[in-house]
Formats: sequence, structure tokens, C-alpha cells
Amino acid sequence: KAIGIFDSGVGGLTVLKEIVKALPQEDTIYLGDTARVPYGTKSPETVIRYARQITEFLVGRDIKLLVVACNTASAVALDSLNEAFSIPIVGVIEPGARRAVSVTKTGKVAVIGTEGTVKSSAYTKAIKRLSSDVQVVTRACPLFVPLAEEGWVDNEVARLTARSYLEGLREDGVDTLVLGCTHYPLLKGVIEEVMGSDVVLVDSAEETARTVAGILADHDLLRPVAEKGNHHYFVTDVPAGFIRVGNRFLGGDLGDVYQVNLEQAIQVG
Ligand code: DGN
Repeated sequence: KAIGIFDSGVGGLTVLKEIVKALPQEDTIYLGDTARVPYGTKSPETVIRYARQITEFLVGRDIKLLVVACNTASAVALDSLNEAFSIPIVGVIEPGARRAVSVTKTGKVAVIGTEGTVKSSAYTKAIKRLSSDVQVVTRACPLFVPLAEEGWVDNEVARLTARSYLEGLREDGVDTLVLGCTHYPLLKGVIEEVMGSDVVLVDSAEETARTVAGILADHDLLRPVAEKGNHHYFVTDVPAGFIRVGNRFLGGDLGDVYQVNLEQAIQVG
């Protein structure tokens, strides 16, 4: 059985990359909802509906664990998915929050993400659950998403955008910054430039991969280390754009990507 992973588009490939690095023996099935991206600006009701449809599709392909590799979907849809499905489901928020709490020394953490993620306060709640004394400041940085997809991650536009979004956070005196959106690891360079080397950047993807490995081990679901995993990709729009941007996100060749019609797939079962 494979690990199912989904995101609103290509962003979740940053999470897939870490999972494959940590567990190269595992098969994965990735679904990017490219016909309906972005999720970051949509209402929780809509994102929950999309997330349930996608989970239905992936569960239909007999996955053993689901990774919600999208911060926006993790923030608003995780509880609803856990109620509706019985397989283990891992989001990206809890692992990122855990890491931030363990890293901060000053007890001041910043979280950046999409409008949807920031509005949900999901990171703030998760961090406070772990340690109520940690102060959390949040900032939506929506323009980082198109910049990452365009590959504009190391030019003047990226630098100016990072400065406009993040300079205020520096002044707040945070020592830890959570990259609470799948796309932001691609902009690590310019984000680091603005925040300075004394601020630790937390990449939720790495911590999520560790959580996945732990759960599979606990459930005795890990494949033997000698095996080599296969990776399948599905998208809801034509695959061309996903392949082009995805190859850059993954830093390799995706191989075959198939288009799927979720409404039909669900009807057919
Ligand atoms: N994958 C989304 C997230 O991590 O919040 C970002 C892309 C989007 O839907 N705007």
C-alpha cells in the first residue's frame, strides 16, 4: 500500500520530497488539485469539500496513510477528514508547530502562510496547545505563492516582496519563523536575507516526514528498507503546467502525470 499525499497544486511536492528522502522504500500517490488551486483564498467550507473528495479518491486507491500536504487544507479540513475516514491522517501544521516550540529560545514565534491559514489561527492554536507561554505573530504572504511557481525566488521582485512582508516581523523580535505554506521553502534564501541569520526558519515538510515515519513504524506499516518506492502523480487540470513547475519544486523528473476528473472518479468509485 502507498502513502497518499495531496495539495491544492504543486506545493505539496516539497512535502513529498522530504517523505521520499526519509522513506525511500515507500510508494506514494500524489494528487494536486490544479483545476481548483489556490485554496488559500477560499472559504473553509469549500476547502473541506475539496479535501473530502480528494481523500475519497485516494482511499479508493487503497492508501495506508494520508498526508494533507497543504497548510490551508490542514488548517481547515483535518478534523473533518479524521471524522470521515479511518486511516491515519497527518497534516503539516502540528509537526511545524512542534518544531517551532522546540526551537524558540525567546518564546516569540512568527508564522507566515496564506490568507486561509492565517485566518484559521491553526498554527497559533497548535503552538499554544504545546506551550501556552509562546507568543505567536502571524502574517499572510500571498504573493510568495505565484513568485515560487514562476521561479522568481532570487531576484529584486522576490527581495522587495519579502522585505515588505517580513520587516515588521523582525522588529517584533521573533527568533523563529515557521514557513506555513508549501511554497515558501523555495523562497528560503530571500526570507533568510530579510530575517537575518539569528532567526531560525522552520520547514514543516521535514518535520511532517518524521511524523509519517513514526506513525508507520508504530502501526507496523513500513516497507522493508531494501525496496525502492514507486511514485504516481495525479492532477485535476491538464498536466503540462504541473510537470513544468513540479520538476523545479521536486528538483528532478516527475515522470508520468495523469489527469483525473474527481467528480467522475467518485461516481464510478
Ligand atoms: N498549498 C497551499 C498551502 O500550503 O497553503 C498554498 C497554495 C495555495 O493554495 N494558495
